[in-house]
Order: sequence, then C-alpha cells, then structure tokens
Amino acid sequence: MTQSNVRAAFERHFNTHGTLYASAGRINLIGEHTDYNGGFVFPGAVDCGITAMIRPNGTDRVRAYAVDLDSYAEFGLREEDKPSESWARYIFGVCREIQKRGGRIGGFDTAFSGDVPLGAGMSSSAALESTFAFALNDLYALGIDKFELARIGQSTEHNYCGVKCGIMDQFASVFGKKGCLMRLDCRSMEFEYFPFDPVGYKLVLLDTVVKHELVGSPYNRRRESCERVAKMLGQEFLRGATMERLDAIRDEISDEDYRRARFVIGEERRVLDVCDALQRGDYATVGERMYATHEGLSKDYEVSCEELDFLVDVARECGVTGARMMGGGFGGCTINLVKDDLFADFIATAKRKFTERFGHEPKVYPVVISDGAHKID
Ligand code: GAF
Repeated sequence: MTQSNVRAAFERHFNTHGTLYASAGRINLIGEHTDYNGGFVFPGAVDCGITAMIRPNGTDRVRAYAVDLDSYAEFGLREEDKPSESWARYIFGVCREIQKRGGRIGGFDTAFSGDVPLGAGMSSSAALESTFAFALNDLYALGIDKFELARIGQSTEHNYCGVKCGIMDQFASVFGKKGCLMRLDCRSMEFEYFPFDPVGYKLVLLDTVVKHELVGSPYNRRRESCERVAKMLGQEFLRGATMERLDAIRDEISDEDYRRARFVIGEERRVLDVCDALQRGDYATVGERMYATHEGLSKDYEVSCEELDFLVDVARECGVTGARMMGGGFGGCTINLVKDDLFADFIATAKRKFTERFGHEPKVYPVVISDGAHKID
C-alpha cells in the first residue's frame, strides 16, 4: 500500500520514476535512556516504517514531497538552505551530515510516506533519517558503513532537530533483522542478534495516543543530569558506575540527579539480566525486569505519565508477564509481554478501563520484528 502510494505520488509530482528504499521504526524490549549513557539497549526493528522513492535530478536542489502530510518542500544543500518545514529538516540534516563526512551528493527528487504511528515512541524520525542515509549512500555509491549511517541520523537529530538523542533508534532502524532483537553496547558499538520468538507469548504495544508536550526539552535535561553525575564520578559516561560510588557522592549532587543516575545504574543490570533470562527461556524474569524498569522510569527518571502508569497497572492486575512504558516517554506506548491465553482478555480489559478513565481507547499494535533499512527491488 505504502509502496504503491509513494510510487504514484512520485510519478505524479516528478513525471518519472525512481528507486524505492525503506526503513523501519523500532521497539525496545528493555534498556531505556541507557544509550546516551554508554550502556546497553535491546531493540528490534518493526514492520512499520518509511518508504521513499528517490531520483537524483542533476541540480543542486532537493525537491521533496511528504505524501501523508500533502506537503512539498524545496531546498539547497548548503548550511544556510535549512528548510522551514520541520519534516524536511530531517532530510536536509541527513544530506548535510553526509556532506560533512566528505560524501559528495547532488540534488534529488523524492516522495515518501510512512506508517510508524507518530508520537508513539517508535521513532518515526529515526526511520526517516535511516531511509535517506541508506538511500543516498546507495545512490551515490558513497561507501559509508552502517554504523556511520546510524550516526548520520543521530547527528541530524542533534544538529538540525534539537534532540540530543542516543544511538539506539538509528542503530535499530539501520541494523534491524527480521525475527531478531539486538543487544547493543552503546559504548563499544558491539552488538549481537538475539532470535526472538517467545513461544506461548505475544509482544504487543498499547498506544496511549497522548504526547505530553512539556516546556523546554525534558529529554535533553535528563541527559544533562546523567552527564553531571558521570563527571562528578570522573567518568565519561554513567556506564559502569555502581550504587556504592553513587551513594558516596550523594551529598554533592541534587536529589534529582541522584535519582536519574540510580535509574540508569539499575537499568544497565536489567538489560543484561533480560538477555540471560531469554536464553534460558525464563520469561518470568524478563517480565519482572520490565516492570522494574517501568517503576524506575516513572519514579526516578520521571519520564512516564498518568496514562502510561495506568496501562502498566492494568497489565499487572491482568497478570501480564511484563509491561513498561517504551521509548523517550511523556506519552506513547507501553510494551507488554503477554501469555497467549491471557491476550484477548487483557486487550479487552485495557481498552475498557482506559476508555472509562481517559475517554478514548488505546491503540493496539502487535509487534512483528522485521528488517531495517533496505532497497526495494
Ligand atoms: C528516544 C531517543 F531517541 C533514544 O536515543 C533513547 O534515548 C530513547 O529515547 C530512550 O531510551 O527514543
């Protein structure tokens, strides 16, 4: 559907055809707000993403059409050409970051469309960045490796979109592999694929369909807290810090910074526990750690919200094996590991109770773990 829409829109706008590329949104089983702390994450790409048709146009300008928004933007490739449309900045940023790395690209025409639910914490922006980084690398035969493609997306967020994100989303979107989660060490960038097929269980996202816009940039402030504590501990990242060492400087840091760091230290351990438990088929431990992560994200890291806490409480009441908020926070989805025989009841109960409380249904997305960035032949 998306492919044929994109193809038709491209042909309508530019009177020719181009090459199709796609990339994916992501889930993260566990390891939240650890990436920019040099810690571990455990994401996978999903079966929704961005599809783009692209064709070099022989000029030094990009002509881009966002099919879903019915919005058109045209911009050059110099730093001062930054487009005013926020969606176009992701494409512009990717072009600029490629150029900063010595990649020679020219203007191109593109139309793109996506089916990653916006604001759900599944990283539609990383899917967009990865699609264009991957496509331009391929079309212009730049020879950039996949790690650098992920970094190009991350730098786009930092330098053109104002989010000081870690590497998890872009990594998942570029490296994603069907049926596999990936444990990534965000300090060394070493990673391992973990086939993920929990027999007898389903992994499902419940989308609160809320995104609380907070004043300032709470994500960047969380990162600053962690960096302050790491500095006090004499480390580049919080990764590797212990509770003993954190407690030793407790009087020298704010209570807020202390709690942020406490969450990150606990989360690092939980990712490793979950990976070990999965290898033993010990889903009870996986689920218990997911709940513990939620508790930490809600109380110590303070990135949850009433709607997310509510859904996690309902999951617990229904006997769901594991549930937690997923992604950056302040809205979006919970991720739930549910036994097959509880699934239908849980979804019905969650929908009913959530609607009674908040006046609208949560959306339900079954998780299908899929491939990341690729060319569509
Ligand atoms: C967002 C960021 F983009 C990621 O880098 C990561 O920090 C995540 O929030 C929280 O784990 O998706």
